[in-house]
Amino acid sequence: MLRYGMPVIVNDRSEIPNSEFVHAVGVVDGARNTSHFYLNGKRIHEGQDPPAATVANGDRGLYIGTNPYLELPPTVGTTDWAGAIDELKVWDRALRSEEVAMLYAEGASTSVDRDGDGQSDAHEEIAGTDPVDPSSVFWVRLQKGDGPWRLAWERVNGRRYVVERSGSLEGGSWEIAGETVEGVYEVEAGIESKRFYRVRVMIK
Ligand SMILES: [Ca+2]
Ligand SMILES: [Ca+2]
Repeated sequence: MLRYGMPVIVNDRSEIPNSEFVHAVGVVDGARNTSHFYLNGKRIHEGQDPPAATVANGDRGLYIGTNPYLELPPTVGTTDWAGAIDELKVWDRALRSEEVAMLYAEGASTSVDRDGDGQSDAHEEIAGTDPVDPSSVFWVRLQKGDGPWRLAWERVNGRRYVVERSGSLEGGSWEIAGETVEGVYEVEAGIESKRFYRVRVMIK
């Protein structure tokens, strides 16, 4: 069982977004007397608190997501983490920053967006766009020529596109309007009220 000898606290006040997983890593380096905190692969805190930080066999348990040694007044709340914890890992050595960045890139590829075009590397892989070229991105345009309104996008070989529509954007109100392997979809005529569309890219 993991134990720690003296309290090692790695704090940071960054805001954690609701309803999405973040990749958080705390590193305590006893040899260098440092502690680091990483969020989504980036080091956001570096400190020496306490200066003689050590993680060793001790008489207190190691806790993740709560601190039973800190008693808060009921009006303040609890130290329990209000959220889910997934894929917890513990190392017996201090990870280097490159290793933390690599772990994040490997495990959380749906949030890695190397070219900063707003679509993750993982989503670009599905869409067939280039994850290191910001000008290559899946983007649906609404066009009006002589004929009916149409949705248009750059098609990619090996992909099919499922067009869905909704009258209200309410949860679960999407229905499939059509499917194509081309880069265009003609919107049906005669819509009297609002209509929303979205296009799902599927690997054939
Ligand atoms: Ca991207
Ligand atoms: Ca891209």
